[in-house]
Amino acid sequence: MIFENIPEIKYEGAQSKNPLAFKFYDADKMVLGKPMKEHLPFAMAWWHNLGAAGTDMFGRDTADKSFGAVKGTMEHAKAKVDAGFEFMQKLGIRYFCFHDVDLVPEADDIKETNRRLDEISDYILVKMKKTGIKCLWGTANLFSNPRYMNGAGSSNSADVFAFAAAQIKKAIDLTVKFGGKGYVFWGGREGYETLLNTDMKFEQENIARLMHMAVDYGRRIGFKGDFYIEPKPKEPMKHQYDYDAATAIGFLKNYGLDKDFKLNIEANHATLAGHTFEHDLRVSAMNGMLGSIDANQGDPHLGWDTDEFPFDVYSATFCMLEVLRAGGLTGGFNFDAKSRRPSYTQEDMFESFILGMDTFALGLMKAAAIIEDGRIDGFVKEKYSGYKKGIGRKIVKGQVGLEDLAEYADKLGAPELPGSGKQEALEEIVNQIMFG
Ligand code: XUL
Ligand code: CO
Repeated sequence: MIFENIPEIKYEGAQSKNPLAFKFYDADKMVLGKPMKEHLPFAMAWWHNLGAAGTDMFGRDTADKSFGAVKGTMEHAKAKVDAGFEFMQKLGIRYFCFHDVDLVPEADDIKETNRRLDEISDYILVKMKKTGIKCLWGTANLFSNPRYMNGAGSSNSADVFAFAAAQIKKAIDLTVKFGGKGYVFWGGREGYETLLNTDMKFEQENIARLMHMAVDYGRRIGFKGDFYIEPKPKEPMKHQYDYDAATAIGFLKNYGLDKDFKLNIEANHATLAGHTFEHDLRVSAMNGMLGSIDANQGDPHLGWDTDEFPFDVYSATFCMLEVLRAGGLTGGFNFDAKSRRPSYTQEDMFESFILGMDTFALGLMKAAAIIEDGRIDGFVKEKYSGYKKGIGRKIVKGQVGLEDLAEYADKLGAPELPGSGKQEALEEIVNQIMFG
């Protein structure tokens, strides 16, 4: 056992003072006719939870994530698997997400890296069968190695493009081997530092070529899940091509990829793009492309991707409103989040997930209550009711043009002001449901 002093985490209710217990996440509690755990398929991100140990630009690791083995060895890769499965089991987390090089140390030769991946994936598969834990999605890390300094699909080097393709092929193989629900493309370094040295059109065409190759290969080997783009506006590049949900959807439609791709929306990426989390969820959902979520949060006072565990219950509530209205996710909620650098103990690892899971449990319950209350949805429905009758109905049905409307306006005189937006009253309803 790796987390010897940590018990199985149980639901103890809102009054519990036990830091190693859920206060709100009650896996089997029914919400809108479905158990919480079905509404909230949580996933552990291999890279943060089993890898990130606190290194930042100014200092080295604070946490010990060796799990009793020497880092950079296959023994350590296996210790991470042991730690990860024990961790997920103790929390009741049913999915994980991974990059290829989260699983094994990368070798100089891709044949050796792939051999290591075969070995570790056999080991993981045994654990998956034993525990029932599943894979939410896989991806390839096409941004850490110096070869990707100019991107992967967008690289000026055809050899780097080919190498990225090889990594993607193997990562799709692994995702299929694990029965993963999705395969993610986060842009990584697909973007630019300056337009002075960039052929933007060519780079975007090449990214689309690489994605088409991934779809062709994945479908050929029997991958039935969704491919995802995970939008992010900046960091590491100054500008990233998958800026936000709307941009990524435009790109997918432009290059004929929209039937195979959906979006994986990350809260901190949406806020970096100057949007709310719920904005990017809404844009995805209204295009039928809301696939999965990277559940984290940023810091409004910092301009970068802080990847914090979700704490903001308002944000989680607005997220869950979008998810419930969309009929749920085909993917899940991946905690792409890391404990703060001074939170370096094993207890902190668990307490971070408890915070995230409880925040989303609250968000789910409050969103369900807002839907059941009906006043907010009712207001929005009523707000547009002028299009259900008279001239509004004709506009929506495409029965009138500019001349008809000009004639109508002549007779109308000055239109009445539209009804009040009622923002404050609606916010009061939200607070009443949150705290009443
Ligand atoms: C980076 C990020 C990635 C993706 C997977 O900001 O979110 O970890 O989720 O590559
Ligand atoms: Co992410």
